[in-house]
Amino acid sequence: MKSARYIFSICVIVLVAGFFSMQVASAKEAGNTAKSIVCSGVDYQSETCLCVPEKQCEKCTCANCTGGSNCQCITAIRQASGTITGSISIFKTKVKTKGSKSYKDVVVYLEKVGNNDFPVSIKKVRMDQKGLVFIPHVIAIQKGTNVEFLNNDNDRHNVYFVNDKSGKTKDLGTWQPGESRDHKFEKSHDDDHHKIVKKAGKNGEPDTMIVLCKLHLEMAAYVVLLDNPFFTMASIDGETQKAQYTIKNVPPGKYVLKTWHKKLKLMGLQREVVVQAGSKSTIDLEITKKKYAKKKG
Ligand SMILES: [Cu+2]
Repeated sequence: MKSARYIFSICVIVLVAGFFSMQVASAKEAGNTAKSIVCSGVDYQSETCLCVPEKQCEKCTCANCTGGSNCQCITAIRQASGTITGSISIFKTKVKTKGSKSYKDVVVYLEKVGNNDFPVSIKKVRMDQKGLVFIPHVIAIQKGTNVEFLNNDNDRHNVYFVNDKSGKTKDLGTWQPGESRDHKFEKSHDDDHHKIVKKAGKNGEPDTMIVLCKLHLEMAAYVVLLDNPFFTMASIDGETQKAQYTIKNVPPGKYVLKTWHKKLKLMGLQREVVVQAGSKSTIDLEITKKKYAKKKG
């Protein structure tokens, strides 16, 4: 009897030990998967791997990087993440969607994903100057992104920025037709602004640079600076006054979703969203005038 009990105890110990070693192994595997899906060469929203094919991108930390649109890093990122999608409608107002300074652009973004420690895509972002207009009128970028400012006009142009919240300015200079200047919207530069912004009590909105030209005062555009690559730009249709948005390849988790628009605010100012791997979370949004937005809808 005693020996039977002894054998039973041994069996229980072996089973428990086996279970724990399996847990440790699967945790290690999960850790490895999480590590292998971070790739600075991947543009999370356009789903392109910008690493050079045949040769592993220098910045790429994904072990399976093959470059191009069928890159195994992208497949791994897709499998381990979810999608946030939905409609955007406008409450109790209308916006002008035509013309060079229209109100059609809405930026939808996640405020914080993990520690917002995602490498910046090496994809080139451009803002053109043509016919005395900045094109596009609004761009949203991850902090650290390099933007090329082109002059495609027959006239000289200048580019300077005003931080929407702090009022701090930066002049990039004036250049000739056919020329361009690159500007990297640095993280550290914006952290300085955060301090000023916190003081002013205007925190909670993304840093936005108003882009202006000293030679043509009617020219204006916006650069919305975000902390991670999980954002998208939606365009409001003039007739329906509605838009659709999709944020792809979001790691599983619970997040705060926000919007940026030149005039309108998200109803309730923010929304909570839960993302699961391999699934779609549908969150329909309403944007409206500031006075209605604060009342939760
Ligand atoms: Cu100009």
